[in-house]
Amino acid sequence: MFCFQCQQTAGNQGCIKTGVCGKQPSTANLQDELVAELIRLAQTALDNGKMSHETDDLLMDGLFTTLTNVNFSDSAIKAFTERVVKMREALGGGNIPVISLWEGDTDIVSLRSTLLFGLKGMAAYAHHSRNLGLRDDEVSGWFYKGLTEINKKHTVQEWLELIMEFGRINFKCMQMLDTANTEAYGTPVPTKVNTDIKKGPFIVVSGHDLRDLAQLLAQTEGKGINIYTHSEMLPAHGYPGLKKYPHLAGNFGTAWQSQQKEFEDIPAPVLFTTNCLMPWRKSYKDNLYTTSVVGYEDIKHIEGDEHGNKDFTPIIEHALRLGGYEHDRSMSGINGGHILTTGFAHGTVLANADKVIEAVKSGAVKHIFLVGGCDGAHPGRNYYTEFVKQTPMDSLILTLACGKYRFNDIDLGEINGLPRILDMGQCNDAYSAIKVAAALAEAFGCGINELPLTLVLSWYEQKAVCILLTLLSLGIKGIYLGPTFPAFISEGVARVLTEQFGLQPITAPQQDLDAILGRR
Ligand code: FS2
Ligand code: SF4
Repeated sequence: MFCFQCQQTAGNQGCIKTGVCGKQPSTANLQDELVAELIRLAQTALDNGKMSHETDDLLMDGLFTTLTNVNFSDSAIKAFTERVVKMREALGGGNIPVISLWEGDTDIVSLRSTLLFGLKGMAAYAHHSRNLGLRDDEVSGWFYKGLTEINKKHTVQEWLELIMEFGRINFKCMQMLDTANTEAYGTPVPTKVNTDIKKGPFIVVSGHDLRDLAQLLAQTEGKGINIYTHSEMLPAHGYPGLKKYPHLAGNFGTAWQSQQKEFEDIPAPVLFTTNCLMPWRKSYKDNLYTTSVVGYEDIKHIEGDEHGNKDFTPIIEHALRLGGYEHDRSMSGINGGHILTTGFAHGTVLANADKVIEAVKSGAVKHIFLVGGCDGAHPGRNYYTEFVKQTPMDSLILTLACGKYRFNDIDLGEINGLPRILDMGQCNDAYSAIKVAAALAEAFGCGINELPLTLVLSWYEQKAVCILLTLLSLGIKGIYLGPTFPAFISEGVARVLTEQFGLQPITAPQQDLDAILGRR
């Protein structure tokens, strides 16, 4: 096996014996085979003019299946690959030769991998959007283009152009998902979220898919079961169409990498709608459920019908059987038993744009930081907690994705009635951050790079890759990236990214803050 697609890759070089994430060599090899088959299908459909919703879905769901912490099940990956092969054969495609993905000139492997990993990230967003009924021909079309270009030879300059084009398409994809989410469930509003667990039956929902959560909420109404979000599902509480359910009771635990500890002996089922799933521990294995592209050998899976409607009866009955905690339970051992606040997506922040602009003009806000991205187990991720703690009182912190669990329980106070930490949502809500930055730039009559705004990002998996490429394609400069630079970015490519975009690795919180605020 060879895999270096995520931040925790072995030695920051590559997993070759087994994945640090728990991925076995057989699974890694099957995922590579699936990617090769997706390339063949994309080429066949393009050559024969046979693109359809069915082939779009195979490409996006296939890519999503291979994303980090999504699917560890060899049998599920094999079954998916067989569907892809069948479709290609039905479209009259042969066994098109596919390039060896991880071999060749270092910079070329790096650029090819960057595009492939970005495509995997965009596949996740296109998948969620489609689940809510929104597709876009240009976005779908780029899966065919991207996959076939990966299989071709390009100069460094051509690769860079492809990657920037991809970044712009992914912006469109994130915009589409934002529309899909808000059309289905309304514009998020600031919402306080409880982190203690009430007595009685409950279900924990993890991952990013709002429609799965919505279906489960509807099916558990009036049944005496509480629903708790986990990890990246936390921002769901801000959506009017979801928060209307009184039994959407709170948030369980923290970010994904703590699940093996936090789910220990949990008296409730846990549903994984997407990443990040980790190898189970015995004490809660039987309580786990997966759905959609998520999979793990021997873990119960809920399949939807062709319209994505799902029957969650097995989970509901399981929750009633387990009964939950006997008494209300303070989770202070897990996350301090704090109230968390979410729901500051672009709709709310821009509704308060006057306040923000006034605060910047009057000097009450001197700097805005976007500290967001993925969480993970790497010890260096403490940087983000320390960074946020050390930001000056006259700064605002926009945040998004699961990396916020590093600091979303810290009370940083308010400026002019606005909390200093504003949770914009999941990783895909990076779109919200871009919208806000663009609106501020317009209000101040300058470019985004001239704003008193700095992006300090944490990355882990491939959705972070597509977001980073979008930010770069929009010309956003001076982004700080950590906790480590991606292993798949070669020295040569890193040099280009630093020279052209000022992309820089994080150093130490104080040192970076001093540099950003011009204090040295
Ligand atoms: Fe977090 Fe994991 Fe959101 Fe990533 S829950 S690292 O996949 O997508 O951010
Ligand atoms: Fe290693 Fe990450 Fe690949 Fe897992 S996904 S095998 S940890 S590089």
